[in-house]
Amino acid sequence: STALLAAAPWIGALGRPRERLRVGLIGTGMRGQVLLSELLKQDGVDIAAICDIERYMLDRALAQLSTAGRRAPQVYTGSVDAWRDMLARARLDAVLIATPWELHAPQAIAAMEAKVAVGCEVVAGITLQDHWDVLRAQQRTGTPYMLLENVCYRRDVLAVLQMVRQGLFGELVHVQGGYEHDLRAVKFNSGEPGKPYGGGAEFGERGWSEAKWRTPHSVRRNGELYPSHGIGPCAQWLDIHRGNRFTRLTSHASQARGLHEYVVAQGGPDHPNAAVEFALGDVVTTQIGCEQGQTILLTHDTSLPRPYSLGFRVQGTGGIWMDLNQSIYLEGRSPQPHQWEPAQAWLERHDHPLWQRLGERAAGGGHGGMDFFVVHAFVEALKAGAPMPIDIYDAVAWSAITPLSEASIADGSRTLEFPDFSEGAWRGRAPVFALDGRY
Ligand code: A2G
Repeated sequence: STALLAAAPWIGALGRPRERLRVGLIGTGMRGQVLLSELLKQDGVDIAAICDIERYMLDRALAQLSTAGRRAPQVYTGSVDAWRDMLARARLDAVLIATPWELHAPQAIAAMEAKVAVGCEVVAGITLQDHWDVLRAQQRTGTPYMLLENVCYRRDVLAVLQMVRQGLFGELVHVQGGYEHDLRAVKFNSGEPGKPYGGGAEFGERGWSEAKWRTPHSVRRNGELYPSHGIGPCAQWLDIHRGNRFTRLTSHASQARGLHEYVVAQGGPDHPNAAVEFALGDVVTTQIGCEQGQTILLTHDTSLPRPYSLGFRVQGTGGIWMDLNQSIYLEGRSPQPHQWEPAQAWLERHDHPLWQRLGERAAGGGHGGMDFFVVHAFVEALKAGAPMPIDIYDAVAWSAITPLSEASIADGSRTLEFPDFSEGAWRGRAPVFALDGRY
């Protein structure tokens, strides 16, 4: 065991609780800046280094740090490989990755190889092979990896998890979630630095911020492109990889109209982007079966006019909750048979200990406070030497829904077997996510 410790210093460090962490950030764009503001609220975190290729975004991040009275971090920039120098030289304990999706897998793998713990923004990889590669790197190196899926920490989502764990819904039978968010003004802008949302029909090389890198996925790919906000909570409710697992997947895509119509409305019918054919169907629905019998319905809906919703529904032998109508029905407990009851009182009564303890500290943070909790969980679990609350198996299975749904749609909505990334370990693993008020 001495030889093992010498070969992998991290393993020694892992078991030993630590007071402080040297943290780096790759990607100081819109999301990276939110993560930075959440990191600044945590105890025992030194922001040691930041990395980006966009000077505009780096300067905003540096301004955040100096406004907070923090020491200037090392800055890595100037080449698309600058993050490699950062991992080699900055002596980091952990890194947060908030870069375009295709960079997540290579950056996470390199960080794990360098024994730098990874907190990765949602989407673990692009292809199915990427997901296996990230998993194998984690298993090979033993370096902690957490997917930073913030919605798992949403206040209602956690209260419902408490209720599920207490059996108030009976045995779960069916859950729903999704990403139903009109992203048209995220996917197109004028390309002018500092103006990320709307005001134009540009994307790709001529776009700025997300319009630069996110929109090309809608040109090339047809599938459930953004599964984790919807599937994360569903997977926690269903104990996926903790006695349960995904078994089969089928996806359907509607026709693609919304993005083209938006380009024409913004730029006119003669705008060059009016000739672009978008592959992504406007509404993509994905059904997933589970080992313990439950079904999951995921909806991806980002190209049409609509108010934001993640469309959660939790249904069991004892009742049902939905977020959209903010209502619940629990047989024998709700006042009127067959009548919805407002969910609020139930959610308050089952408020998660994390929110009770830290809700005030989280207030004002990203996405109504849940961004505080996801960063807090990563930092505190790492400092305690505890397992990552959203681990590598969760990360790759949730994220692999994208390439699987693309493959299903490309083959006439064929039903596919879901790979068991845990290779059977799902049977014996006990839940670790949000068990108490610690992280
Ligand atoms: O829209 C929301 O904030 C999403 N998060 C985020 O993931 C990203 O897609 C963003 C668009 O810029 C949630 O919905 C929680």
